[in-house]
Amino acid sequence: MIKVATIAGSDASGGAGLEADLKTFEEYGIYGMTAVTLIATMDPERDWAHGVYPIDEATLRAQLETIFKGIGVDAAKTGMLGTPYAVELSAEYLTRYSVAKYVLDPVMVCKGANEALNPGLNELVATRLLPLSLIVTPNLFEAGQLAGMPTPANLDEMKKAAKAIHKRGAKNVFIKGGSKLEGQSSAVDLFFDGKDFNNVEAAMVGTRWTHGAGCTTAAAIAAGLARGLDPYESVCLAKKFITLSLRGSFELNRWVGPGNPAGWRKGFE
Ligand code: PXL
Repeated sequence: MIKVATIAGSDASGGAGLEADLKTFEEYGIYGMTAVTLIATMDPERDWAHGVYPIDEATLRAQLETIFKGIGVDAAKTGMLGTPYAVELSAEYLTRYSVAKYVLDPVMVCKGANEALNPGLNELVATRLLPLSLIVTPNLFEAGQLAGMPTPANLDEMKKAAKAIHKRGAKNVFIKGGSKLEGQSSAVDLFFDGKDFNNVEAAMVGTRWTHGAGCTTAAAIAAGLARGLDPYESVCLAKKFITLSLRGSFELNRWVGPGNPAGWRKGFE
């Protein structure tokens, strides 16, 4: 059995975080394991304001021992880490257990919020985890933060950011422009392996229900790597996966709606 671990937050609403990761691993036919870093909640009495409840360090370490020492993984991803010790512990276990197929999703914001939640923590993620990552999967905002430049708005700026992020140690950089990019009629992402740039494109999906899209994409990439695809192949398949997931997206309530990782199986073409 192919085994993948996600070190990530739990999203009580079920659409993002480790819930999205597990659903995605299942669709790829692989076995998923979770080290929970925090629990994210949303308050219906306060316009869906997010609450974040970190899991303490000893409990996180015990989960990592279970997974990495007790079982072993073919690939791993990290999502929302939330605390400096979650970053340090991730680095420690990925290094100690020589996890080569590691996907870093540098989650800095939940959808809608356009400011870094915690600049100091984001910098720690960059210095400790970028050098360990086989692929890093920033959105435009996160790419700007990791590159130390303004948020890229077009493909040229994305290329500049990708180069800067590669210099910081990521072996491959996948910047998700998607529907947010200036002057594009399709959803365009950029893949950079340190030598060549490749646009990864799909038709735009017209939905506002995109909760969990970033988590799902990074989980799909990790699953592809675990199944033996190379980084570029993993990214291309993940792009198809997220496009079909978004075609099957739906409303949960007036604030939020997730993609549907079962999209490619259910034929939301
Ligand atoms: O989509 C970013 C994200 C990641 N991880 C968790 C989340 C969210 C957004 O809500 O709750 C746990």
